[in-house]
Amino acid sequence: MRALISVSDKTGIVEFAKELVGMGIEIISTGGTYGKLKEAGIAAIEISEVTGFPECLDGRVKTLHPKVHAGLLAMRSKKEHMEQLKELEVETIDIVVVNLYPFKATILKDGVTREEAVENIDIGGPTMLRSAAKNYQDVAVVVDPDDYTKVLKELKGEGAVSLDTKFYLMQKVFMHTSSYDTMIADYLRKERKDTELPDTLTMTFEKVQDMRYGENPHQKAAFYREIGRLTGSIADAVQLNGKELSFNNINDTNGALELLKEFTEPTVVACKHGNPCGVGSSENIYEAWNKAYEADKVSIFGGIVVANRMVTLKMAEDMVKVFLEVIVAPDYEKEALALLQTKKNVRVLKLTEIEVPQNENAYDLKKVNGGLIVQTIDSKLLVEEDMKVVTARVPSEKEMNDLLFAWRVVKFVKSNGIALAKDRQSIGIGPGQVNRVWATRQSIEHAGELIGEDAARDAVLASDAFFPFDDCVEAAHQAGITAIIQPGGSVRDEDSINKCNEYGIAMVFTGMRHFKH
Ligand code: 93A
Repeated sequence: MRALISVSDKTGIVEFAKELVGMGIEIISTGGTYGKLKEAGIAAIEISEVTGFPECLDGRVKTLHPKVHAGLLAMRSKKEHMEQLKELEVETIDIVVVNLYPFKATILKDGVTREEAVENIDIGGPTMLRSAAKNYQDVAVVVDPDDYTKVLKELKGEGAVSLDTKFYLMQKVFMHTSSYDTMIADYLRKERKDTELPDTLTMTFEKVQDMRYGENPHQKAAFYREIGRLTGSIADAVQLNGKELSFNNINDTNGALELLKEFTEPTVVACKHGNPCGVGSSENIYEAWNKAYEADKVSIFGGIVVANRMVTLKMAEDMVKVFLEVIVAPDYEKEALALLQTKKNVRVLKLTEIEVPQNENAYDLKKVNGGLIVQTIDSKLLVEEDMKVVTARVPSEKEMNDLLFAWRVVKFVKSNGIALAKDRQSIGIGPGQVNRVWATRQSIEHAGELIGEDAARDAVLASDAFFPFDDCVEAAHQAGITAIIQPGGSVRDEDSINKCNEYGIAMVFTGMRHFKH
């Protein structure tokens, strides 16, 4: 028997090869691998001896040769194949051990150049893997060092690798080479900054962890992270305390982080079931936390809290009094962390690059039965200059600041969504209603019930999409709201504008909506 070994990840290769040689298997090897085996005193034949052709072009051509591929692809059961091999003086290769140039590790390196990435596209390796895997009945092909033990065990026990195992190894190869190529394609798409949605959508994900269950206990679930993503996502957070994250934790935390990324000033977002329940911004993070907490002391129970500044001891002292599922921050004061760690169930995560915005070229994917709907992410956010005042009264500076704050918040509220804010604090949120006036009423009720009677007085209101009727303005006025921000664009805009003018409410149009279904 002959085994061809050509590996970039040389983990365990010396021990594996030693065992093969011990069983009388002849080893053929490429440059670096050959050197490593030789150093360990393992007898091997250089690939050039087999091909009769030197490794050349800086190693770009090592194993790409018919002597290798005919030796791999010949069907041992086919007389004609075996006769042809004889004629062509080709010997069979029965075991292939190959793992590929580290493309993934290369593109994840800081400051990697395109040339460096391209040079790490393995050509000969996948070709051998595919040849060997296609001929799986006759060739055992090992792409994963974790499989060395399994293969050795069978070789030692049965003198051969079973068909069942060879089929398993084949399947693993195609899974590996397809994700390897996908990774390359995805990298190149990002390099071209291509925002077109391609005819075939390919992305690569790797499993971070299995989860105990999905959205509900009877659903299986796992967390996969996108290869080649930007940093600053939940997939990059380091867990410092608590049980492992659940499916709902990851989903909710992701939503909270998306919202947090809209803010540069010290901000805290509390989130529940994918919707913000309290958001606060201030000059200092404790104030921001306090605002987020005070915005809704009920819903935060069992919720997610994300902060864009270091969690202080004072904050942690408050936090341990509330039952929180997850806390994420760029860092924690030493004493703050120690205190949070006394609560075994609170998942405490550190996300250093919490402020890194989402990649503008990223896709937003939604699985539907039978397919996927794909869009670019909603990365647009309005600036003050884009706002159009449509009422007789112009918002005061304070109102304008709060309108911008509320608009940021409502962007991440499920539609139909309404957010009320005052002094850079969300004071009422109406998420996911099937009509807009219910969302408006709910946000007002939230303010009254959770903050205090009349809490909505002098607050501002943001609506994620336009008002189809003037009923929302009516409800806002009755609650004492003084300024409104909404996209505009309804055929009945005039009705809402007239109603605002009648009540002295200032209203601005954004010309951009933020549906979130
Ligand atoms: O540059 S290649 O695409 N050309 C080849 O002919 C070839 N054959 C094997 N890369 C090739 N390989 C790869 O070299 C293997 O997939 C493996 O990752 C690596 C091992 O090289 P070395 O033994 O020199 O360290």
